[in-house]
Amino acid sequence: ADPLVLAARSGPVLTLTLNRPAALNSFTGALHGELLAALEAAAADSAVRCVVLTGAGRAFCAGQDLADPAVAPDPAPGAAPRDLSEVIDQHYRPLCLRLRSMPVPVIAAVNGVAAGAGASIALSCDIVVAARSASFIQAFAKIGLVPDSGGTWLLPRLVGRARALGLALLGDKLGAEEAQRIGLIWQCVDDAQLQPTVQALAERLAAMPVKALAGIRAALDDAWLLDWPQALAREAQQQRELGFAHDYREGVQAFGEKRAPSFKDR
Ligand code: T3D
Repeated sequence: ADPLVLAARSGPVLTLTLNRPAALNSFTGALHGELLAALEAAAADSAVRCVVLTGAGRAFCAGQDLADPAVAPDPAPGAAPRDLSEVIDQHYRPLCLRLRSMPVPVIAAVNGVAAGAGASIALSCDIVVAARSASFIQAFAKIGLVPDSGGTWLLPRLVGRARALGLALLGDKLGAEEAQRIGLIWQCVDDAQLQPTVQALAERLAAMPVKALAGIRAALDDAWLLDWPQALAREAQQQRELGFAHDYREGVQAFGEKRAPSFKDR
């Protein structure tokens, strides 16, 4: 059988491609298993300095595979009622936690529609670049569910409550251009420019001090929960740790010597 996640390395950049194009790369337990394993391997491999997540075919990801018996609303006669939280606990939560704590930056290259959990996974990435023909759909309400895979947390933080509610309640298709305009994503590019744009961005990030970049993500996420004095204290603690590391010494030295730095911490 074809792998459900294709992994391709180009120097320090690892591209992971969701590969169930006939079902718009929707999530089954098997796809979850392969994606989480690929992310774990990337996290453990010090040569990987940036991860790109994208989809094969015309979609990025259509969320949960609704034909998967694991989420069928009516299980076998006589069986216990379906408990969707089991699927979330087993598959989605580990994926969301792993993505958001990767030791390197993660770019979503949204090549086509990102719906339901597929949208949440894209929006969990550190930088989201979408093809102009791509779209984002908060499909959950249409089937009687709430945004999951972090959707309820991400949406209002990205675009504010009014837009988050409009998107989540109505479930309309949001084009990539509009997604960029309202700040849901970083950038919308012409379809033909998606791959080269993302590759250049990934190479640029991979050459940066990725330990600090992962620290920036964690600090920004945590800051939502902190008051001003707490945020200042947290920043000081992070600067303390980074200040002892190789990359800070290298960055300052390279600046003084007017040369390009060579970062290596992770
Ligand atoms: O606890 C839990 O497990 C619950 C977790 C839930 C998380 C979620 O993600 S809930 C949301 C699930 N996703 C959706 O509701 C989206 C469903 N898909 C769509 O609305 C549409 O397919 C799209 C808007 C994404 C794309 O529309 P379109 O017209 O471009 O394509 P299509 O014709 O609808 O789909 C093409 C094929 O992909 C089609 O199969 P076929 O007829 O060619 O054999 C379609 O059935 C299949 N497909 C699309 N999305 C899914 C899917 N198959 C299974 N699951 C899907 N989510």
